[in-house]
Parts: sequence; structure tokens; C-alpha cells
Amino acid sequence: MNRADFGVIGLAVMGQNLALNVEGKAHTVAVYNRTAQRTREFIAQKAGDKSLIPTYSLGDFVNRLARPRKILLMVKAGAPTDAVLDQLFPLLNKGDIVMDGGNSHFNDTERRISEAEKQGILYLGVGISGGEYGALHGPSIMAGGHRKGYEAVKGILERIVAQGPEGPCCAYLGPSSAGHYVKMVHNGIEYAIMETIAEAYDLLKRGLGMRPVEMAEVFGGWNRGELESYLFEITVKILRYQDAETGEPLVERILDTAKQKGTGKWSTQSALDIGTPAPTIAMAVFARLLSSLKSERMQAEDTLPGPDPKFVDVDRDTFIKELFFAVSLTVITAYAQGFRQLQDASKERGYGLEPSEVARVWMAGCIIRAKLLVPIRQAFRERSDLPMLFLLQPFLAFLKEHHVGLRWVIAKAHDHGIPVPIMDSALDFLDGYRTGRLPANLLQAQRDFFGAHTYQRIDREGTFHTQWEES
Ligand code: NBP
Repeated sequence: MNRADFGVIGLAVMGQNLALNVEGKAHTVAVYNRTAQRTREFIAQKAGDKSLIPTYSLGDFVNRLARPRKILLMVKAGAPTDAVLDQLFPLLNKGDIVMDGGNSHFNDTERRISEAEKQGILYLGVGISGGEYGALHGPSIMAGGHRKGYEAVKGILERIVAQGPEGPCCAYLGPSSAGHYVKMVHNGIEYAIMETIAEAYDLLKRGLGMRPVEMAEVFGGWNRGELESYLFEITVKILRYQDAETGEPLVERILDTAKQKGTGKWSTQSALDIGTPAPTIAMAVFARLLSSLKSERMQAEDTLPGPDPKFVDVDRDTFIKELFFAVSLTVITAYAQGFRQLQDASKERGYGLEPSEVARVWMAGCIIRAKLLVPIRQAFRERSDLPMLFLLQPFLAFLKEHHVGLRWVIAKAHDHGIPVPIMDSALDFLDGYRTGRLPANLLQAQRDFFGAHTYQRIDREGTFHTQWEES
């Protein structure tokens, strides 16, 4: 019987394209999907003369794989993934390799690794980024879990991922749930960058009165410079896209309610759990939540006071120039917070993450791929324990030169009542980080006043409590 050297479970958009990608690199791929019709359609439409083996039961799927089996799971995260694993594990043998390529929560991955270990299955939590196109042509893959399992699939993964300026965009990032944790923070940074771009769009639109095609020119110019990245590239294409029915820019016909699948929220929840400040990523999640209150916002627009959003006495070219710096600083801050979260999580969870390696894997294939990752990687190569990107060049010089621009843009936005929560949070984070004495002394006094929570002093050692008033 012809056996496959790779197997894919889950034939929605990601699974199909990854199966085709692996097959295209001279492998025979066995495929299985819960709903048989999807498998039939996939084979009928996409298989042609390809080396794909359709299977219609997990038992058959497992039997058609050469050992040790190499299986990639691309099903919906959460209960569906558990449902598949519950059926799959009993069918496998010691030494088989299971990769979960879905956006699984890192706690789920740790639990599944423990389950797999009982049977000697080599389990990998594998974050995959790049969407539908990346899955077919070259994604970025962030792997974690059983190292020996990774070594067994490394050759295949390196051939199917995007080839970046510094090699294939995949790596073993650490034990346990390291891969899924890094993917989660990747998505948190993605939320923040997307929201930053959306704020710039709003300022250009409502502040300067620009049309989408004009904005496309602005973003296109930025994308040819230091902000060159996938998210700016697609924004330019979106702004240029005309709706066939109305002849207007399609973006202006899209409902302004942002949905989410949860990875940004998880990233923020984990930042809170490990006690790392990542307010810009958190604010991007809250901004999406605020956007979901559409009907309330529509009512409030007629009720709550605020200034006219249209800028007066603002030179258009000057504003666009400063906005570039404001956006750049906010984007760098999102990366800075994300990398700091990864470093803190790595310490707490024992991942042993190498930030420069994470930057390398993000250089191509993934949604946050950007030219900026070149200096970011360099910074972490110089100092892998660098606590804050802005402490090193070229980021320090850029901040020195342009923080005034960020302040000015935010001030203009506030003067005109245009919300810029991500830019705000970035500036507040930077100002907080550079403030040697924050007003937290007053918080400590308040905590001690009402809860006898004690405080420390700056002029002597020890822990103190004060009876703040006569009882
Ligand atoms: P979906 O996330 O939409 O999942 C659909 C797949 O899950 C189908 O194969 C479906 O089988 C299967 N499935 C479900 Br739903 N419940 C199941 C169950 N109880 N038992 C067995 N199979 C079940 O597909 P996707 O968008 O291709 O994403 C796959 C994974 O990759 C997800 O974890 C996603 O978060 C992650 N991811 C997606 C992207 C992206 O751009 N879409 C990017 C990166 C990562 P059925 O056909 O029988 O319903």
C-alpha cells in the first residue's frame, strides 16, 4: 500500500492549503476531515494528479501514514481540537508526531502535551501565521513542545515556510507551549498595528477630509519606507478597492464593528496574569469592543458633546509628515510591549525564548512581517535581555527625534474629538516608562489607608503601616 509521509486533519481553508503546500514539496499527503463531503470536494477540485490520499475515517488515515507518523492538525481551536485528539491518540504509536497548527490556547497545549507524553507521542504546539495565502505559498511557523518531534519534521517545515532574509521562517522556539504562546503574542501585536493604521485612516479622513484613494498614496509612500510591512501593503490595496455595485471605495461601505476570535484577548489576559505592562495591545482589544457598540454609538453621536472633527489651520503636508512619526512610534511600541511580554512569559514559564530568533521567524510569511523586524532582531542580538526596545539604537534616536510629533498628532486628535486610543496608550506607556517617580506612592498610601496593605519608604528599609486618622 502506498503510504503517505505526512498527514493533515482538518480541510478548511488552512488545512487544504497546507496539505497542497506540503505535497508541492515532493511529499505524499494523507488527508482527513470530519465531514467527508469536504474531503471529496477538496480532492475533486484541487487534487488533480497530486500525491494526495483522501481518507474517510481516522483509522484509515492513521493506517495510510508511514511511521513514525507526522500529523498536522488544522481544526478549530478548543473543543473541536480535543474531540479530534480524543479519537486520534488511541490510534497512534509511540514516537508518532502530532502538530497542532491551530490557534490553541497555550494552557490547552500544555494539557495535551501531558496527555500525549503518557503514550510516548511527540506533541508540538505550532503557531502558524500567514492566512490562506501564506498556508499555500509559505507561512511563518512558530513551533514549541517536544524537541525530538520538531527535529523529525524540521526538514518538511523548513521547505514549506516563507523564506526570509535570514533563512526559513520557522523555528523550534522552546518546550511546552512556547510556539502557541509566541503566536498568541504575534496576534496581540497584530491587533495593535491594525488599530494604529485604522486611527491614522480616521485622522486623515475626518481630520483632513481625505478620500481613500488619496490615503492610499500616503500609506503607499510609508510602505516604501521604514514602515514597509504586509499590513500597510494590504491597507493600500483595500483603500484603492472600488465597490462594483456603488462605484465607491468598498471600505466606506463596510460596517464599522470589528470582530475578534480571541487571541488578542488571550494575549492581554496573559499579560495581566504574568504582570507585564502591555497596554497598547490591551487597548487594541478594547477598541474592537467599543466598536461593537454600534447602535449605542449612533445614539450617543447625537447626544454627547464634542468638537468638530474637521481640522482647522492644520497644514496637510505637515500633519501627514508628523503622523508618519506618530504611527511609527506606536507600531514600534506595540512590538516593544509584545517582545517584553515574551521575555517575561519565558522567564515565568521556562520557555527559554530567544527574542532575536522570534524576530527572525516573523520576518516573512506572517501577518506582522515588516522591515522593522530587521533592526528589532539586531537589537535583541546585541542584548537578548533588552527590557525595552527604545533603550537601544536606532529606536532611541528615533524616539528622541520624533516623540514631539506623536504628542502633536495626539493633541490635534484630542482637540478635534477623534479617538486615538492606541497612539495615546503608546505615548502614555513611553512617558510612564521614562518617569523615575510615578504617583504610585499615593496609591500605596490609599491602599494602606483603607486596607492596611502597608507600604515601603524611599528613605529607609522595611514595611510600614500608618494609622492615617483617629479611629
Ligand atoms: P476553522 O477554524 O474554521 O475550522 C474548521 C475545521 O475544523 C474544519 O475542518 C471542521 O471540520 C473542523 N472541526 C470543527 Br469546526 N469541529 C470539529 C469537531 N468537533 N471534530 C472534528 N473537526 C472539527 O478552519 P481554518 O480557518 O482553516 O483554521 C484552522 C485552524 O488554524 C484554526 O485553529 C485557526 O484558528 C487556525 N488559523 C487560521 C488562520 C486563518 O487565516 N483562517 C490563520 C492561522 C491559524 P468540518 O468540515 O467537519 O466542519
